[in-house]
Amino acid sequence: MKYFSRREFIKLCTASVAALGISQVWVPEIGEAYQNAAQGSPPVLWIQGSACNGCSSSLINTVHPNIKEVLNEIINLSFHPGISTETISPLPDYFLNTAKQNKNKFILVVEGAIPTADHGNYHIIGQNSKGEQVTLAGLLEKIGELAETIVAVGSCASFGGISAAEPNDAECVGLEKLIGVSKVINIPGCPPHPDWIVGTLAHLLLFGRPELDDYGRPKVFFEGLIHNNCPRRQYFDNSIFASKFGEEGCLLQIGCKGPLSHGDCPTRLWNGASSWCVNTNAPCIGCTDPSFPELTMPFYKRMPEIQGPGITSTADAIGLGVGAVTAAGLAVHLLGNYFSGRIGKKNSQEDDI
Ligand code: FSX
Ligand code: SF4
Repeated sequence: MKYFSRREFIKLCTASVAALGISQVWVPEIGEAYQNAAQGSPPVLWIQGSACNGCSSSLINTVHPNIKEVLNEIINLSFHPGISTETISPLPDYFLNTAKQNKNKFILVVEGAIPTADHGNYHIIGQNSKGEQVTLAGLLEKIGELAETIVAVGSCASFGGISAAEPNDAECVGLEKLIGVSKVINIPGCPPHPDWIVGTLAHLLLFGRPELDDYGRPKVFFEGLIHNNCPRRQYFDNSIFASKFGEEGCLLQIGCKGPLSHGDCPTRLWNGASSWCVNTNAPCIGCTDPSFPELTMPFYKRMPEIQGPGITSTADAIGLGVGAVTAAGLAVHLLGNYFSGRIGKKNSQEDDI
């Protein structure tokens, strides 16, 4: 059987060939390997929390391989609330029993944040066979312990994301806060690129856990800084800044958070490798960063940390620094800027960029 080594898989997943999506790792030679791995493999259980369903929509938009190939030939998807056609009742029992039967073998995928206020009662999964209401938080605590790996799909499941933004009355949290970091792989993005989801699941299936960065994100997709691979980087270096939408130039002044965001969007591209945010004149809103959205807002105001041309190394350092500091540290740092009025002040071309 022809088979990719892990090293070759990683190479094919990385940005240098990413314009083809992960189609490069989806060739007939390894189709058999995927099928063999998927057939005998434990199920993937997919649970939705508090979110907009965009992460599932993104997965369904996968082009190479398409969603049919993903479901039939790559992963053994046992249940997905939006894709599965069968009604399962009672659902909490099904999750728990499947988890027990596949203890320490199955992959639990969670999309969306987890409401924890009022003992988790803001998100009820359903009634169990005893007629008790089962909360998402309660169920995840139980089956999370039994899973081999937990994949947090999207920024909400990873870090709280939009669902945990102020006022957060439901006290939504990301999976790491509920379950701890050791089992969790984070695939942030609002939504995440389908290649990041499919590629991570394929890696788990074929080679086990991928290498992760400080925030639990697979390095193969999240190691690079958006700013460093941006096609408008030359504009930044030459002090050519757009002051309004549609204007030529770097989008820093109108809010681009590429200098603090990690991901391969500029080279992988989205929607079948057709474009990405900055290509369509929209600033990066930092959706893969743990600080998103609260501390990457206002989306269309300039972030204060990047002071302008001639300080390229500072931009790099900020990106690296963000990866190295804790989310709490970053929050304190950015909140300090916010309360001191630095965030959002400098967003016109006259500013000392
Ligand atoms: Fe969150 Fe996903 Fe953004 Fe939406 O479910 S990461 S709000 S795209 O859909 O979780
Ligand atoms: Fe690209 Fe944004 Fe960096 Fe400008 S600030 S070079 S638009 S990523």
